[in-house]
Amino acid sequence: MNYNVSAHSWKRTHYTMEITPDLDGKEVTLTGWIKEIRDLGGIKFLLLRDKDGIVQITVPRDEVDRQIIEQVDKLQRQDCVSIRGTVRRMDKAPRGVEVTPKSIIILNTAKQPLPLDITGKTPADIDVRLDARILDLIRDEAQAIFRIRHVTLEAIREFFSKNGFIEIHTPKIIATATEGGANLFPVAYFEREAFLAQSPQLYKEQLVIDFEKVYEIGPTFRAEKSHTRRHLTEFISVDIEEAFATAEDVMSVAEQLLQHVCRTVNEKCRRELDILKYRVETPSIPFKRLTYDEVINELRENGIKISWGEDIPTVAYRTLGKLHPYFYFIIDWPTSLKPFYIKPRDGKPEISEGFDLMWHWIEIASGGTRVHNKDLLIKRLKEQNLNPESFKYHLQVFDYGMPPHAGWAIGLERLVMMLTGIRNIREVVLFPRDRFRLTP
Ligand code: AMO
Repeated sequence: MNYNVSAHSWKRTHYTMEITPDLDGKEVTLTGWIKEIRDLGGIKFLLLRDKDGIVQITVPRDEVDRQIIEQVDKLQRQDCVSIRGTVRRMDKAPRGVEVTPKSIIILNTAKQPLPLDITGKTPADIDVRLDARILDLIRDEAQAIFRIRHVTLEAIREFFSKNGFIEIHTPKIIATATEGGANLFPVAYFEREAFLAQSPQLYKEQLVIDFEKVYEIGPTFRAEKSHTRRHLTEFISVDIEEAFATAEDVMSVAEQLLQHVCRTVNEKCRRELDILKYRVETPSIPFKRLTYDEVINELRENGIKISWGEDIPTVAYRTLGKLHPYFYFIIDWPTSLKPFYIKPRDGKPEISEGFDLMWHWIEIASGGTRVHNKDLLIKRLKEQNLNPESFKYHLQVFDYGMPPHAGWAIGLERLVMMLTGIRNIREVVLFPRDRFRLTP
């Protein structure tokens, strides 16, 4: 087959979704891939897919040239084609319109059989799908998820820009742990050992001296052993940090952001949400605030005993999610359960100014007021068995007029799970990484 056709001959005039009944009689050139083929004997229907959607290509055998029939008979799912043809209004066709081909250029063929059904009608196991992710992403549900993810990111950036935050990018190859020593991926960095960043925590805190209000949307890496439906080893973290702010101030930013994101997705992604048969209600604010003490009391009443100072295990979160099936904050955590940079409360240092933001039983975000006093920060590092010497460059910035500050991080994938109703985090990442998956 000759694929050596000039670009001139196959340039598209329209995207599929621009083909509407009012173009009846017009000649158009479309490019894309064959998604489905239906042969009724005397007539053949192809669904041509491009980035926006599909359009029906109708081939009545007694009306089109023999050469076209021969080409159409060779076509298989996922073949890449350019089709020039005439638009026809047709009530029975999807969106009330079809195209009858006058010429077809086959730009590339796809090897058959494909490893999975790109229409999604024959369900496949998630690992089979992830192994052939490029084909899997053609399914309507996957397209809907990633459009919602795109709109979510757009809404997040819009919100931060409007609210005076500046976008930053901090290094992902780093010399010291930010979230403590566990879960670090080492990297051979010439003659030295470096690590992949677990979060932009230290840099974002430092940068409030220069920019006051910063945000970052970037990859974070954790050598996470837990193989669950909500853990990845590489995920996108949406981080903020704000000078002269407290935990309560940044909790309010989180509430407003989530309200804005839910509203925007509901408005802009109706088609996608219909495909997923899901809709998250736009929340009213403020969200409920539960103290750690209230949480452990409530859990005790529901048969789960947690001693003060113990972390809350997943089973307990599941119970909590049933009691509070929406957004809520957990505040007033024991200081011992929070990272070294979270500020202990003045006059009651066993309680911290850290918080978690929950959606049902899943943690969406965590953050807090930070320690901005250098001596206290050194004390907190030591309490957590971290070596202040390893944090030399971070600590020196606390001599440069570090203001009081606060911030948080939202896990983007968990946010997208919430917005799409998807229960396995791998579905909302293009190429997920977990303990057992490093390819494709
Ligand atoms: P934390 O470690 O709680 O906080 O992470 C912030 C948010 O990131 C998401 N998340 C994950 N998502 C997928 N896979 C994982 N393995 C994973 N781990 C965390 C969660 C979580 O709430 N530096 C602090 C934030 C701060 O204080 O500003 C931090 O990283 O949604």
